[in-house]
Amino acid sequence: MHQTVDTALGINLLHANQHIAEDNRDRFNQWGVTCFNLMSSPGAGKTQLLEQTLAALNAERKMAVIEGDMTTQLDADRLRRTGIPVIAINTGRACHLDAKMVAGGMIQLEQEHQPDDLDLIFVENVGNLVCPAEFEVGEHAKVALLSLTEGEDKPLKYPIMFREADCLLITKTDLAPYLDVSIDTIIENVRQINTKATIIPLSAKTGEGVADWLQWLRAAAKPSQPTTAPPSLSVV
Ligand SMILES: Nc1nc2c(ncn2[C@@H]2O[C@H](COP(=O)(O)OP(=O)(O)O)[C@@H](O)[C@H]2O)c(=O)[nH]1
Ligand SMILES: [Mg+2]
Repeated sequence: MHQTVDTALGINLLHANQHIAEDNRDRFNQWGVTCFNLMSSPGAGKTQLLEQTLAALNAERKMAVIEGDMTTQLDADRLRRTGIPVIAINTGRACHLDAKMVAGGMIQLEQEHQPDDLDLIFVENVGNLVCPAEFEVGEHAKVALLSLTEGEDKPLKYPIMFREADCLLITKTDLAPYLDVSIDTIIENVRQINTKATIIPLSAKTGEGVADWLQWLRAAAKPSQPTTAPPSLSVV
């Protein structure tokens, strides 16, 4: 017998989260920032891809990261080495970032940095294929990563994550020769539940596909803010 569980408590929790997420999105919009929420199982390659992304876009966009981890500053420290501002949030026992936690990170950004000057904010969510997909944080786009080692069936087994994604990155394609996994089958499975998401196979190790990801990001982001004030109108 198939059974799904939806409790009233869970639904209220999600509604409350949604309100805060909408406030966060309003504030991102006031700052002129586009926010991307990166989600995946632990180890799919979020931090490694972010390291490369921050390095590749550093000359053209002003960026910051809100880094979610249950414990430790390990990923935050890795990303700080790029010179980009990183706000670290430890979620403790929670298996995802929620909108309230991200709102706290945004206050810290305002206190310590100049978010008005930023173009892009990346949220690295807690490694988990279930909960992060249910809790919006105010992002403009959801990016899901699925590594080849996780297997072809995961989009069908964890449909919420893959249904919600605006962009799906199939990561670690360099490992394909060593695995009995078909990228085409993963794509077919994703397409059963999400016909619209952009799907990009890539390898952060070899760089294959990374240019496609950067191109998607540029297209999904708001136009870059001018670095100098626009010329004042001359009165004739
Ligand atoms: N072979 C291979 N390994 C990768 C790739 N991307 C990440 N990794 C490795 O996968 C592990 C987890 O990566 P990490 O970025 O920490 O994943 P996260 O938990 O999603 O942030 C690390 O050992 C990385 O070196 C890739 O494209 N190819
Ligand atoms: Mg990480």
